[in-house]
Amino acid sequence: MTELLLHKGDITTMDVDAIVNAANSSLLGGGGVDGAIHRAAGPHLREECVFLNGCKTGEAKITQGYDLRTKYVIHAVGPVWHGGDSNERQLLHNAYYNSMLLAVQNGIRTIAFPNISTGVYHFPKAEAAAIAVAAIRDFITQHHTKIDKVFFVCFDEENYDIYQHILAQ
Ligand code: AR6
Repeated sequence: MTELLLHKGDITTMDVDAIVNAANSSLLGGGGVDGAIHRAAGPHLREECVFLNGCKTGEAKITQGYDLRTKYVIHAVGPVWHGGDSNERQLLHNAYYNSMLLAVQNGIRTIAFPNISTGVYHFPKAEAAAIAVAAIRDFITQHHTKIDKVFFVCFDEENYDIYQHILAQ
C-alpha cells in the first residue's frame, strides 16, 4: 500500500529516497524550490545537470542528491500557465506521472513532491493540487508499485490548506 502524505515546509530537509525538483527545461537551476535544491545539494548537482541536455515540459530526469539527505533528485519540468488552452493540465499530470515512473525504475521507496508549476509558472493552485493527487493515484492504480510513501510538500499556507482538503476526500 502506498501512503499519500502531506508535509508543510522546506523540501530540501526531507528524509526520503528522492525529492522532486520543479525545474525548468534547461535543468541548470533557477529560483524558487529549484534554487533551494541546488543551494542545498551543492555545486556537483549542477555539474551533473549540465550533462543531461535539458528536459522537455512534462518529462523528468534523475540525478544524485549530493549534499542533500536524499539519494536522488528527480527534476520534473511543469508547464507555464498560459490560461489553460495550451495542454497545461495534461503536461502537469505527465510531470508527476513521469517522476513516479523514474522513481520505480530506480528502486525509490519514499518520494517527496513540491507543488510543481504553482509558483513562478502560475498554474492555479487548487487545480494543480487536484491534478497532482489524481496523477499519483492513477499511477498507483496502474502500477503495482513498491513505493511506500509519497509526500506532497507544501511551502505556502494556501497550498497546504488545499492539499489537506483534497487528501481528505
Ligand atoms: N520547499 C518546498 N516548496 C518550495 C520551496 C522549498 N524550499 N520553495 C518554494 N516552494 P516554483 P514553478 C514552492 O516557483 O512554479 C524556478 O525558477 C512554492 O511555494 O519554485 O514550477 C525554476 O527554475 C511553490 O508552491 O516552481 C523554473 O524556472 C512551488 O514550490 C520555475 O521556477 C513551485 O514554485 C518553475 O516554476
